[in-house]
Amino acid sequence: MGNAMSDLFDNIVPLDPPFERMAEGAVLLRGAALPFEKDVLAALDEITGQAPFRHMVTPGGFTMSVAMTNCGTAGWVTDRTGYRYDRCDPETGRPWPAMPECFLDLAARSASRAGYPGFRPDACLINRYEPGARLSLHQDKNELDFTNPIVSVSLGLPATFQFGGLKRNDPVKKFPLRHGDVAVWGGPSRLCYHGVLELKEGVHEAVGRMRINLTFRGAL
Ligand code: MD3
Ligand code: FE
Repeated sequence: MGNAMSDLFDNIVPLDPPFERMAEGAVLLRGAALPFEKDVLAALDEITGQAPFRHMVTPGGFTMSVAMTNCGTAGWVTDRTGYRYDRCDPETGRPWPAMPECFLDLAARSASRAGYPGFRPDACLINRYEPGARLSLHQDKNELDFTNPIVSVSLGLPATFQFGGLKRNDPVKKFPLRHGDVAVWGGPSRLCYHGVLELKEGVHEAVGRMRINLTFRGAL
């Protein structure tokens, strides 16, 4: 939940434009990943060569339309037995690829600019949306320590992000997320419901016919 001081200052400390506050504790840093674009895309190719994207199965038996992989000390996985963080890729039995320096750098700098200094993620979940893929409303609560924020980086085709409240039926706000946008979710927004609407058809000049989202987490 953050501490009393940061909760208090959340609403007061000004942000440099073009940065926006989406909710208490949630900051949208438009274009903040653009200076890292080349390095991040090269690192992604390296990671997905070692740990390819795959469509995981939910505990309820549904195959996800979003394809996923991970890098870092731990990776988020789902199968018929449940959701968890695992140090190894269940497809290969090997540890996930290491978190590249440029990922750590982008995540830590973004968190810091959003008011969460000292964030050092140990997990990065990498989501790939092809046209038609979507992620239904959910909370991220498999991480051990909710005082860490989550940093999310959008690459490729634009998507509509849905952001609700602490209860599934709370009203949702919609935000367009575009190539290079970074969002940081901490404090009172850390456990809010969120999701991504069905990706529209299109081709991005640098990324192709897909959207990639990186989410940096303190999982362990
Ligand atoms: C708000 N990913 O991987 S990123 C996920 O675009 C996930 O692929 C979406 O939700 C995507 O779990 C959304 C934005 C995001 C990530 C985590 C959050 C927003 C969040 C955690 C709490 C509140
Ligand atoms: Fe999520």
